[in-house]
Amino acid sequence: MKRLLVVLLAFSLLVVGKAFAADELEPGLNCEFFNIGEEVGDFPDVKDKKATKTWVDKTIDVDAGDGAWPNTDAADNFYIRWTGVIKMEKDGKYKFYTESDDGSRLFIDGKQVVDNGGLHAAEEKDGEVELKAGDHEIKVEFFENGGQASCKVSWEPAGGAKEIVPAKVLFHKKAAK
Ligand SMILES: [Ca+2]
Ligand SMILES: [Ca+2]
Repeated sequence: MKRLLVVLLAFSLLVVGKAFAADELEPGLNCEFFNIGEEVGDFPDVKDKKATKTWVDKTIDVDAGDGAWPNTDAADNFYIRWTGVIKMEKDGKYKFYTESDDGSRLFIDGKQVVDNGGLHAAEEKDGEVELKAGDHEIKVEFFENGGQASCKVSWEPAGGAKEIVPAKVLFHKKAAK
């Protein structure tokens, strides 16, 4: 009997814990901005670096031109990482696009879907992925070396039209207070 109670308690904690975790999602993607301060020719290794600044973006749809990136005073030599959860309404094939100056790449559930790396002017690349309905991890990386800077992330859901990935499907885990 005691053992059954322990099992029941553990099970209910698990269920409550899961429901709680789901409640902790907030709108928008977590954005980590790294001011690299020198030439950035490829995705930099920021493993041991702390983000210069962080904020939340509802969508990824920025054209900064020659000016400073929004929320910063940096026009060149930086790297940005967006992370969070993307909620799929139904099973199907999803096509993702990144259009960026300079390089960018997009991962879903840790798997690279779009490879748009390298130094270049605004250029669009795409990739397709088969996904189940529900929550999936999304990560977008972007770096700017010099000149103009932009980064836009779009999708084309099965049977839908191409559009900027809308705010209503993008979330991030609430930071622990
Ligand atoms: Ca620039
Ligand atoms: Ca550039």
